[in-house]
Amino acid sequence: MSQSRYIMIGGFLGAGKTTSILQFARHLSAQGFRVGLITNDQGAGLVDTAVVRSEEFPAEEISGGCFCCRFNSLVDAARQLTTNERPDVFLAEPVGSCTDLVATVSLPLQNIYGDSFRVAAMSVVVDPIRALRIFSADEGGRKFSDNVCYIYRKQLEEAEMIVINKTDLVEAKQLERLNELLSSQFPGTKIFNVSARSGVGLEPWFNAVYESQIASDKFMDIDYERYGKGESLLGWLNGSISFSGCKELDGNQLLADLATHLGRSVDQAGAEIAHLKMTINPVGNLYEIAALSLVRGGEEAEFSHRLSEPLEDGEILLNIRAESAPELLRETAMSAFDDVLGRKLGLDYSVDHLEHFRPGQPVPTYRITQEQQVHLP
Ligand SMILES: Nc1nc2c(ncn2[C@@H]2O[C@H](COP(=O)(O)OP(=O)(O)OP(=O)(O)O)[C@@H](O)[C@H]2O)c(=O)[nH]1
Ligand SMILES: [Mg+2]
Repeated sequence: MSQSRYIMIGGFLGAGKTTSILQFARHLSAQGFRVGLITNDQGAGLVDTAVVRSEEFPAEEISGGCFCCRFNSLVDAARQLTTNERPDVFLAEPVGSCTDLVATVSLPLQNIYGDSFRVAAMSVVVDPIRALRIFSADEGGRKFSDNVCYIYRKQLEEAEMIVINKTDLVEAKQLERLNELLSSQFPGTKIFNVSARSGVGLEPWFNAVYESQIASDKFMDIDYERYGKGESLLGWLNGSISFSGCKELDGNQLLADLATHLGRSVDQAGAEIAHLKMTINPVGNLYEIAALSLVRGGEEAEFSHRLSEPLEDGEILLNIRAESAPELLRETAMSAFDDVLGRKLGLDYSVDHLEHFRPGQPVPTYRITQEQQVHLP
């Protein structure tokens, strides 16, 4: 079997991983490469999978646990894509609250399945506003608890490439400051400045990743107890709702109204949003889609995709990740559906799926330590 490239793009919740992966997939496809995308979440009903499939890229979803804890499912997903699409390049997006992915995913994949995969260096995408809030005390804005910030720092520590994304959102001076901060905290790590949305700066990063191979001599110490505590401070909600029997409904407006309601309620409850994202599409049509995101409290949600036609029926996917009790997210979601879909729009909707939980303690299938790596033949 020929070797496919396996490229994993990590980074905290809402940093721009999916946006970057889609750009990478378009970039590779334009050069004639076949790509396969792998999405991942602790729960089912993923906005990311809906978004990447809407662009007609072959995608496999690993739900019910992160890559490191479901390593064998990751390999199965890659094989599944290989059977149908034979990708030259796999682009994989780990869950945004995961770290230690080099030791638990990249190196095991390289060591066990090195004949099938050439594993690229790990890139970690960064939202500059979030990073400035986490790395400097004077930027204002609500921050996450220490153990959540621990995960954030560990993600950057294991990166071989740090990608400061959304450079369109910050002034040159702030960007310079963040570059200085990150290069002093993570000396030797290559830093790229990009805007995944506009495409600025992406090509040098994509070329560097494509040519790279995971370093097999870079190991990170990590305290799994702190990592687990950080994960357990987060609340997760995945839901899907459907409705029918309406006339000329503006699906974009519906999504914006729901996001405003949800964002305000989570904010008022004093919880910090990491990423609230939603999609809407006509029932059974996965290619016509609107998608929006809210990546911190106190801001307006932003669309990445819009519907061009009004709806007669629809399916909505909602994913919220926040530092919050999951029960609060559930109550917030139910009351937003009630107020916006029921009272405001008079829709007869049904909640087809709703799960809320805290991510569990990570228990990786494999973890390659320096000691083990040294003794490999
Ligand atoms: N302004 C701006 N927004 C961006 C850029 N890249 C991504 N975004 C937006 O940031 C939000 C989050 O992007 P995603 O790509 O979904 O982030 P993610 O890291 O995959 O998020 P999770 O999968 O939830 O962890 C979306 O609204 C994107 O449109 C950028 O370069 N500039
Ligand atoms: Mg994503």
